[in-house]
Amino acid sequence: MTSQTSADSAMPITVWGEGRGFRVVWLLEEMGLPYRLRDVDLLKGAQNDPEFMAINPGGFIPALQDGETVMVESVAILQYLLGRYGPSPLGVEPGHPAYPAWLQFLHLGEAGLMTPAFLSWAGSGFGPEGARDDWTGKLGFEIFQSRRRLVARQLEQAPYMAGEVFTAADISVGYALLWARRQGVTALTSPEQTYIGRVTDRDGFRGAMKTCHAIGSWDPPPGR
Ligand SMILES: N[C@@H](CCC(=O)N[C@@H](CS)C(=O)NCC(=O)O)C(=O)O
Repeated sequence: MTSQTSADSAMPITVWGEGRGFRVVWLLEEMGLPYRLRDVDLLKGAQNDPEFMAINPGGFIPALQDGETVMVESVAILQYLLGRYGPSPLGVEPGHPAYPAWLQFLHLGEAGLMTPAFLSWAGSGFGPEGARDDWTGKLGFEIFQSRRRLVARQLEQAPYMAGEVFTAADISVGYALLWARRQGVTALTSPEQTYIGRVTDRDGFRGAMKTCHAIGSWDPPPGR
């Protein structure tokens, strides 16, 4: 779905849709790259937004448009931006000792945490009344919990997912934890809360919050 484009393209980078697009906006803010956010209203139905469907016929968000380059998958987009517009301190080069941890947590944030957290929420909490004791939702929660142990172990050893410094792996994992807490999938453990405090106390995060109006707040539901 990608092709190369020139770095000095007149078109700014466009992020289509919030949701996991928050990760992309957060990275763009951290890297200081100009961009615009194009809202996509999934509640109205992506199929009713022909401009968006031309960008992503799959109808899911986020998508990235950078000149002639169009791509989907939030974590792949993070990797693309770091490779295309780096080097950046938020990326780790393959020769660096922190590279395996960086790459692992970059992907674990979506594949290991966000996807099962979504299943847990959709299956157990969001579904129709009689379907809330849903097997798929429970399985999603179990998978989410097991992957979370890797985050817990990492936080016993280091302040960030790739070690001593904040990277895109923290954007990936941090987003999943924020989302799971806000949707009531889970309360965060004390080390996770400290970690979330650390990764969100950044100008890049604050800038992303200003751009992404639909999010409103990452606060947990009342009583959590
Ligand atoms: N793995 C994808 C997941 C994309 C995804 O599921 N996005 C959600 C909103 S954040 C969505 O568009 N759901 C509607 C749908 O899949 O039709 C990513 O990281 O970008």
